[in-house]
Amino acid sequence: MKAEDSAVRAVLFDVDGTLADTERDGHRPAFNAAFAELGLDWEWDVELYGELLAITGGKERIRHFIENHVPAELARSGLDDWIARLHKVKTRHYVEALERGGIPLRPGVARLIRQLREANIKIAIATTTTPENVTGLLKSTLGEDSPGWFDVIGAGDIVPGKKPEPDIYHWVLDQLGLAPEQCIAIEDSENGLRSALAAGLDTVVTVSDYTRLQDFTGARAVLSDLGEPAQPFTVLKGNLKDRAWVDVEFLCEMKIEQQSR
Ligand code: XBP
Ligand code: MG
Repeated sequence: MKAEDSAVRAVLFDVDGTLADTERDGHRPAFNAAFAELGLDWEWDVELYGELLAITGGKERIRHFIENHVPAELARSGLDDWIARLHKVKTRHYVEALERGGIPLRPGVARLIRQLREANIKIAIATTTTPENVTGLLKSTLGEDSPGWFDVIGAGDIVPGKKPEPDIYHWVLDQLGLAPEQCIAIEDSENGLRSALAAGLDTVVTVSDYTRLQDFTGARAVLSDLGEPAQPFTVLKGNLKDRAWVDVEFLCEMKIEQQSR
């Protein structure tokens, strides 16, 4: 089949929580390492970090933490620049952890990416995280040349509004030159789902430990993960007949079914 005939022309992947479980044991320790390096006695434990995840974007998350937990710090002169510096230190710690090979891809991710490429279906990234973090994760898991496999990588501060705003998805669709009706998004969080839906994208959610109990109203399907033939997914929401893993056929069928409604 030619790529132009496919019901799905591109799949747009979120990164954190979707490609890999990066938050608890990747970003969180990197924030803590940055705090320690700058002599701050802040410590984001697993539970607090789960609450802070309501705010997407590392710099935005630090500001929210200051406002709500250490408001005296608001008086710091040049606060925005200082947060940006602190966040750069965090990014360095995070990328170093990736280089040590600390964070594997979630089940089915590498397989689906390979199958999409074989089917000439475009692949893209739409994330709020920093660009270096995306390339670091891709290189450490899929190989040095893997960032080049993606037709578009939309990351970080290139758009004004982070998820749940739809800006990053609008930007990626624009770069792809495709309409949302031709694409599918894969997300792990309510903020991510809201962002993708607001951009008009059919969205599959693969939950992570932090997001399992969130509201996924509007998702085409909610799954434990993308699944593998030897490790089927669990369906949390959606009528998926006999499916056990997400592949090209699964995504195209889902799209055709949606279009025929
Ligand atoms: C990811 C985020 C990011 C990461 C940290 O959300 O919110 O802020 O937690 O990355 P999503 P940075 O999965 O919806 O893209 O510190 O680089 O922002
Ligand atoms: Mg996510």
